[in-house]
Amino acid sequence: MEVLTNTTTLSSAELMELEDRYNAHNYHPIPVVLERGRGVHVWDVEGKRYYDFLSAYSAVNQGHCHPRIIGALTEQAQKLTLTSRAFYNNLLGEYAEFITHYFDHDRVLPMNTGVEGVETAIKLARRWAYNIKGVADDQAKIIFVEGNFHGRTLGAISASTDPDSRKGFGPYMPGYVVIPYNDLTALETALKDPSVAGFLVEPIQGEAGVNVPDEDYLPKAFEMCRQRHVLFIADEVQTGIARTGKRLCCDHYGFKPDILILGKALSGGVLPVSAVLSSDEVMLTIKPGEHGSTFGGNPLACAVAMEALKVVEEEKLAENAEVLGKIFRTRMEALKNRRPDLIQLVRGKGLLNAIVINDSEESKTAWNICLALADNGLLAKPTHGNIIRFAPPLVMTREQMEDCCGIIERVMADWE
Ligand code: IF1
Repeated sequence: MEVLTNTTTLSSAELMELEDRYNAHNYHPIPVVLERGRGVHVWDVEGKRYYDFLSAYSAVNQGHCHPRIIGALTEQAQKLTLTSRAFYNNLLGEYAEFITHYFDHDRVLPMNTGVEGVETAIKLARRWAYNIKGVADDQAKIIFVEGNFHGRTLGAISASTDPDSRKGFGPYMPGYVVIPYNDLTALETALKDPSVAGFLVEPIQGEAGVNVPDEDYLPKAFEMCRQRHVLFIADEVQTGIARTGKRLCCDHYGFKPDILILGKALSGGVLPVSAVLSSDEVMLTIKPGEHGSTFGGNPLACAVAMEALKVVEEEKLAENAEVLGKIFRTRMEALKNRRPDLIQLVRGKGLLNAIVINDSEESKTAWNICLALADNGLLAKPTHGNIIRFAPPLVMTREQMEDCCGIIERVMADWE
């Protein structure tokens, strides 16, 4: 058993105070101060070990500090970390070939954060609409769905229907149409507008509380977009890279999105790496000097991302997520039947799951349950009000999953 020596001298309380004093108050974290991570576990500064059931919002699908990914990081970090795109580097071509074959697209545009991927996809769709579809300049529309979460930039929150993400940051981006989620009639109506460039959607809505649409929603939406010459843009920043039990969430529904947005676990949570993948027709509408970023496609990110994707394949993380997700939902459904007063719903796909607590949005029940879970060595956090998301690293073993279900059952079975 590895004994972890704590290097930090300050206590959790002192460190929380320090952050509270000098950091912006743009989050309200669960009161745990983490210092180490390995695999499915994290340790706080007092050395207490937890199962991580958030995975940094699905960024550490491969587990914390995966040795192969850390190895790729440290090896490349000794050679070359950043050239900018003013010059070529020896890894971007290899990475571009690797990732486009991995996800079966013609080309990749490398960025850093998930929201930069979303912004890039919106720019590509608009440019494609003007150059290929023939939409009048500055008239292109993008369709979004209610309950979306695509990031925190003004371009992303302009689509948001969540007051916490949106209010007090206006004015907002024009050319956005927001329709009800999981509603094909609403999409059909919105697609009648010939100036629509794209339909941007999360295959499963993560932040909204792991909303899984009807089985036919996504494939029919894809077909409707095709018929209307509109790009189907999949935001798989959270659902991608094996999280839902397949390489991509769209793979469950048998279609390939016209534009694919990836982030988070693309680097195994080691540094920000995102990517937009699409066809030659879409991608080549952007000419040299018309889009980019300082760190986009840097050799360190390329080395890390290739290793992170190889780990997903070679360790069969999608298959593992599929199997363990079924175990989790079966156990939680049984818990719901024991406590229908407390648990309203269990839902998810693969290892992206949520429990909806039978209480008001404003109640503190979900929060207090997460505090109790933390006391029992399992970290999770509510999304909206009364919904607790459960998303462990995909490297979890069956035995660990059974152990974690036991923790959740013990905390919730007798919850008063
Ligand atoms: C926060 C939420 C999750 C995403 C999807 C794009 C992005 C995200 C589907 C942007 C990012 C993160 C952001 C983080 C918390 C987390 C989150 F709660 F905010 F909504 F996961 F559900 N598309 N999600 O989920 O990627 O720019 O952050 O790399 O902002 O609080 P990013």
